[in-house]
Amino acid sequence: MTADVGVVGMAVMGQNLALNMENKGYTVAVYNRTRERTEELAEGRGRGLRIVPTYDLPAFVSALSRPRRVLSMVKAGPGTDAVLEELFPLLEEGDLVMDGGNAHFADTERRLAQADRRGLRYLGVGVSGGEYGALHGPAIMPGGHREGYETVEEVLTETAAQGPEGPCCAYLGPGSAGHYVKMVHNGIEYAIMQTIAESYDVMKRGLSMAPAEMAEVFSRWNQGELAGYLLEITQKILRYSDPHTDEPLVELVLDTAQQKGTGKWSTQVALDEGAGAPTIAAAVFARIVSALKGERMAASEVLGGPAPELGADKNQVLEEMHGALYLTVVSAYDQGLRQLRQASAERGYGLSLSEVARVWMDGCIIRSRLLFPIRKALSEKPDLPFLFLAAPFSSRWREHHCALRSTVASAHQAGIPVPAMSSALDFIDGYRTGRLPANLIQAQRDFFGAHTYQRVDKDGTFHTQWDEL
Ligand code: NBP
Repeated sequence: MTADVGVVGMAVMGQNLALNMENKGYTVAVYNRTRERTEELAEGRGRGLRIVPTYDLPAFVSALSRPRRVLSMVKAGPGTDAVLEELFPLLEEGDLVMDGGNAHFADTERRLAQADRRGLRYLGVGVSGGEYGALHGPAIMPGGHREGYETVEEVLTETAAQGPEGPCCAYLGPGSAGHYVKMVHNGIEYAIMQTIAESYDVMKRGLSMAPAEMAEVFSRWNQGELAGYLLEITQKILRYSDPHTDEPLVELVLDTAQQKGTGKWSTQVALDEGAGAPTIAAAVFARIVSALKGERMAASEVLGGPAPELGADKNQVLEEMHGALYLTVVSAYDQGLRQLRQASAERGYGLSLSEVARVWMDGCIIRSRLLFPIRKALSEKPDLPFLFLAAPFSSRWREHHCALRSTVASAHQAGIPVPAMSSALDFIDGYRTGRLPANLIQAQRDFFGAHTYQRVDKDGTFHTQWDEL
């Protein structure tokens, strides 16, 4: 049997994507470094399907129709390099390699150049949706050689989630555009998760709510404008009882969040490129603080603070928290899109941000109803610099900014950290302030380092001996 497409890497993502493609009518050759994983698929879920198991890369390549189309779904970093090093020499000019792992975009640029030298086509493909999405339809974010995309467009768009405005897959741009967009997607994911976790913390410690009651609130919020995958899973998590103890399982989970690196990369790159992404950064730092469990436990015995009760009307706090969550989540999308806009200009990706919003509408972790008005705003004004300047977000800001202030202030008064919410508020307040105190910073820089400054009343560059007077 000649295969239409091949998948290397038979861990959970590779297996599920192979099965998903097979389900769309394609014959799929599969290969994994460790034989057992390939056997597991071929003799398990893949039995009787158009799955062609192979046990070395030359056999894998021979099983493919030409031009060959190969998707690598192996661990990002050295694992992917090891596979590509072995795979590239086996391929011929015009064949296509797609890396569906969470590669750093700089690695994608390097591999693309290697592929170019061999006359191969290469795509860096962001895939989001976890193992469920891989099987039932993920969001797919390809970037790289456009001609390569054209040879695989049908396979990818059929494999992707079928969203409300078309398949959640689109060619995003040249070079590392796909992996860059996926990196920022994950940054936004970090920020939304952190904001929801802060709401949970305020409900739990500030309002003494039980998980089942919180689940009701999140469930209600998930019926409205904020509806999305991360709210949906939150209310499910809060309802889940541990079969061994009958306790809400979430309360038995250790409070140290892990990170695989994409949120961190997103923040590092935002800093390198001077893009404003403070809420995404706050979410990364919050995970870092969470990892200091031992130190936190010790400090909790020593450093006092206020009792974490909010002592206010519960319904009012919840209503305000909903407004605060809304504005913070929109701010997280805005910061990610802002970073993409800047990267697109600097790196020549030519991204269409409304198309990015469309691809994120289904299949991925940050899918949410908010992406409808976000896409609309970006379609109507592709160079929109700030989401809150467009409908409906400008009126939502007017409606909810007091709620965000009040939520942040009450949480701070009660000693409950809300870094995502407060960073979003500070960012928006900074952005909407015509004159910031950076004039004093300029003066300080000029004072100690003769860095010079500009004036508001005349053109030119100035330096002053500030301590002469
Ligand atoms: P993992 O990220 O755990 O990677 C395991 C796979 O990489 C196995 O097939 C393993 O082969 C292979 N591999 C490694 Br490790 N080193 C290798 C090497 N030197 N040579 C050849 N193969 C090697 O699997 P995953 O969670 O399925 O994710 C696959 C990719 O998809 C990753 O890049 C991940 O970042 C990305 N991704 C994952 C998710 C998710 O929700 N899990 C979502 C989106 C994207 P072996 O069996 O021989 O050890």
